[in-house]
Amino acid sequence: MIAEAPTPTTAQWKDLRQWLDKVDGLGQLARVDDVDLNLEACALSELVFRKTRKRPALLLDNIKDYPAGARLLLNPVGSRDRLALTLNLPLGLTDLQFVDHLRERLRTLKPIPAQKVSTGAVFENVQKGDDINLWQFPAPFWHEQDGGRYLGTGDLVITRDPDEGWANSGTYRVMIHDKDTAGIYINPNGHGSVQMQKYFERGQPCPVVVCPGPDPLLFSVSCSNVPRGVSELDYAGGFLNAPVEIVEGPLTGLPIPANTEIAIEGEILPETRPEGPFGEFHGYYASGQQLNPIIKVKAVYHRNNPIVVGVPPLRPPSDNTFVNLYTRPALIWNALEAAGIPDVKGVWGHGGISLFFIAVAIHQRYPGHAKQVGLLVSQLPAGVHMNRFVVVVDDDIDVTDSEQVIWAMSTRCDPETQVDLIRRCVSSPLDTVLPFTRENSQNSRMIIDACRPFERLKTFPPVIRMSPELEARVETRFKDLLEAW
Ligand SMILES: Cc1cc2nc3c(=O)[nH]c(=O)nc-3n(C[C@H](O)[C@H](O)[C@H](O)COP(=O)(O)O)c2cc1C
Ligand SMILES: [Mn+2]
Repeated sequence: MIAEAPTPTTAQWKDLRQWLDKVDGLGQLARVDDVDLNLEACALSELVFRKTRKRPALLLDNIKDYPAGARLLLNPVGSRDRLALTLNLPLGLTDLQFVDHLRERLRTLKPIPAQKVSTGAVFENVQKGDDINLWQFPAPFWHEQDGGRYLGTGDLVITRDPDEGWANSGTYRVMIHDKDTAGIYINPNGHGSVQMQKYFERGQPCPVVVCPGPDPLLFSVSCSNVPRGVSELDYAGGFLNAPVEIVEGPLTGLPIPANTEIAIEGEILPETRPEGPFGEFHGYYASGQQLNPIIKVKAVYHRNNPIVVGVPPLRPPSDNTFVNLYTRPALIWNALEAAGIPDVKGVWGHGGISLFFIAVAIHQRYPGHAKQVGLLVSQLPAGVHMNRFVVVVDDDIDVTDSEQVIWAMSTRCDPETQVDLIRRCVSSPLDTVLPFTRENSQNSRMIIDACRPFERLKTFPPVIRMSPELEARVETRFKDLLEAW
C-alpha cells in the first residue's frame, strides 16, 4: 500500500566484519577505547541510544582489563537505516513504510537451506579441556542489580529438535558461571526450550552451540518470531538471497555460521544453578534469581581478535527492543491478511516496545470488523506473547503516532460498550504484574475498539480537518512566515 515491494538483492557482506565495513561506510560506526565492562559499557550504550542523533553502532577495543583486539560491539542495529541495511531493505523509510516493506519481504520470503562448507574462520582458534576459559571474552556486568556477567545477549543459541531434525537458532541470555560453565534462560514457549525439554525427557543432555558474536542479520532473525520448524539460519538465507555458510560442529553436528566470531559447543544439562537477576527488555529486573539449566562447555572456537555482540536490555525504547519494533507489526499485519481480514492499513507497537500495546489501523468494512481484528491480534502467535492492550483505530489515524492513537481512544471509544477484557492468556514468567512462576504465567488483556462505531459512521461528528487544497494554498501564501518561525 505505501511503497512498492523492494527488489531483493544479494546482501553485500559475508560476516560481521564485512557488515561493520558497510556500517562504517554509512557513517554509523563509532570506535571507542578504554571502556570499563563493569556497568560503564551498558550506560554508554543507553546514553548513545537516548542522546545522540545518529545512534551509531559502538565498537569497543582496548577494553579495560582485556587484551587489545578482544572487542565488544554495542548498539548493532539501533538505527532504522542500520536495521534496513541489515535486513536488505531500502534506507530512508518512515516507521510505517519500514513495517510495510518488511511485511512484503516476509510474505514472499523463501528460506534458503544453509550451505555446508568444509571449514571457516571460526576455527582459527580451537580450545578444549583445560584451555577453555569463557572469561577470556568481553562479557559485561550490564546493570547494577544483575547477578553476574552475561556473555550472551545479542547471541545465537543453536539446538536441534530430536524428533523432527530441524535446527533452531534463538537469542537467549547466557551468563558465565565459571570458566567452562554458563547459565541460560529460555522462555518456556521458546523453540529452544521445547527442544531442550525433549532431550531432558529422554534423560539426555541437550547439544548446543552458542555464538555470542553473530552477523547482525542472524541475530535479528534469531530474536524475532520465525515459524516453528524453520531454521533461522535458512530464514536468514532468504533475506540475503543466498545461503548462509555453515560448518558442522565437530562435537554436536550442529550448524555453526562458518565465519562467526565465537562458537561455544557443549551440552545443556537439566542440572540447575542460580541465574540472574537480570535487567530485562521491558525495563525491570523481573525474574529475580532463578534456578536455570547450565551449559557445560566442551569446546570453544574463535576468530583472531574476536568480537562479542552486546545487546543489553534496557528501559524501552532501546537497542534491545528496536528489531522487534518492526518485525512484530510486520508479522501481525501479514497474519491478519493471511487470515482473510480485509483493509488493514497499519500496525504498530507503542511505548518503545512492540508487544504490550499494539495499535492496528483499519478501514472499517462491516459491523464487527474492528472487534474481530482486536481479538485476533491479541491471540496471534506473533502478537500473543505478553500482550496487554490492543487498540483498533480508523485509518485516518496515524497508527505510529501515540498522540493520535490516544486521541482516537479518547474521542471514539465508549469504554462500557467498546472495551473487552480477555482473561488467562499467554504471557511470560517475566510479566511484571504476575507472580514469577512458569506455571502461572497467564495474564489478561484489554481489547479497545477506538474506531467510530460502525453504525454511526455516517453520523459521527466530523473531524476538524483542513482540506488538502486549503492546506496547500495557505502554506504557499504564508511560506515565508512558516519558514521564518
Ligand atoms: C536482545 C534480545 C535478548 C533476548 N533474550 C532472551 C532470553 O534471554 N530468553 C528468551 O527466552 N528470549 C529472549 N529474547 C526473545 C527471543 O529471542 C525471541 O522470543 C525469539 O523469537 C526466540 O527464538 P525462538 O522463537 O526460536 O524460540 C531476546 C530477544 C532479544 C531481542
Ligand atoms: Mn525458532
